[in-house]
Amino acid sequence: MSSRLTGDETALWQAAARVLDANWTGTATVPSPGLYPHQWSLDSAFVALGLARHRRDRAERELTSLFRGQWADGLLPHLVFDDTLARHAYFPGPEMWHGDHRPRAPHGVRTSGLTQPPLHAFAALRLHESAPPSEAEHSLDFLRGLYPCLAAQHRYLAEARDLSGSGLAAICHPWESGMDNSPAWDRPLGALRLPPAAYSPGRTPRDLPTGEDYDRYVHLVALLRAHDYEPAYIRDDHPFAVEDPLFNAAYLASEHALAEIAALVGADPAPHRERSARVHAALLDRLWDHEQGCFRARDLRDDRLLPVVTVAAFAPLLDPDLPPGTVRRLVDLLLSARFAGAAGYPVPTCDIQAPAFDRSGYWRGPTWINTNWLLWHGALGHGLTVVADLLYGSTLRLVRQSGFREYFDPFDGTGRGSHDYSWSAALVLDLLA
Ligand code: 9WN
Repeated sequence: MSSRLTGDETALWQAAARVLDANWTGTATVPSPGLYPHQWSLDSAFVALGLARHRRDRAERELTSLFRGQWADGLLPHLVFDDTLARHAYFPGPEMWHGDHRPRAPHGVRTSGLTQPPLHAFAALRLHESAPPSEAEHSLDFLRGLYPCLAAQHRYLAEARDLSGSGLAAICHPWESGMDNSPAWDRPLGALRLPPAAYSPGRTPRDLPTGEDYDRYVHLVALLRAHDYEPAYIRDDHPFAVEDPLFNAAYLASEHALAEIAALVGADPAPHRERSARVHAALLDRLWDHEQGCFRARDLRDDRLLPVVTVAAFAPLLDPDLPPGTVRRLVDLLLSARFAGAAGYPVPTCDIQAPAFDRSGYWRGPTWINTNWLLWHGALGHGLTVVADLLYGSTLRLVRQSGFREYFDPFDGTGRGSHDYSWSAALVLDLLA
């Protein structure tokens, strides 16, 4: 803990550290006690950023534990199951993802067959950069061991998920975005033709996503599983294929990090630089909406941008090479009454003026700490100190007022969803560091 913290900040820091301690299983961190009892990929990347400031040993174990689940083709699953738990501990459990036939999946570890935004190389580099001099050598060794896994994760995305050949990676399920029921997915989900006897999920942890959403999520998983998650099926036939700005901004930030890691561990950074240049160009070429001045997801099944503007629109601020004119237009929209300008506790996950906006609807309106953190980090990278200060202040006000909740009402800051949510606590540790 930094010695320059005020008394109030010290108390917040200690409370955040207590959440991470309580959610530590001995090998990894669960996103929250109760509702999310396994290890999630995106959560672990954010948690590692916080553990880097608190328990560096655990940050390393967090990442190592996650990569135990990596598939032979490099896919880093979005979920690594804790097999000691009862089967009903979380829906959908391990049995939904595989039958006995488990091509490419690791032995002895049960995982999902989807992935999530690849923020891991970015987190690993930040972990290394925050090492005190006494741990620098050990930290480099850790990076050396992790680099091949990170490189394989990115190779999978480049080979199996670049469905348009543009350099962008596509997601094949809303869960892969990390923003499950974002209104951005309403159109492609609505276009799905479900089998007559729709699956009944038997899980209603909160009002949203609705049972109908779950039918669609489960239907998409059933299709992927029936086709063994084969890249050719995903490319040619799977009905949900979307290029998302947040997923690709994470991919780009991590590809930049991989180039730096490669240089540190004596590998060749050139392929990572080439890939990040392609992702940068394709983000602007394929996902930039000049009229609205923001990034939007592209539906590959009808080659159109999806209509609803969400907080993902701003994630490419993580791109250090974003042209200044593009940055200015993003900031104008971010500060407008459609996002931060009309929210007491920005940044809402959906355009406030969109018909789909719902202030309490999970990823359909509420403010989340992880998206705030990504935009804060992106704003700092572009020297946007006013925006960064706004995000920093709003994020800390939320957790001071409502605790480390999963998500928050963007107008009055009321906490919603799980309590003691790991990434909310972890990212506060990083903010305070
Ligand atoms: C499905 C764990 C995860 C987060 C996602 C969040 C939610 C799962 C769910 O929880 O998704 O993967 O059960 O709704 O949307 O971002 O990683 O915290």
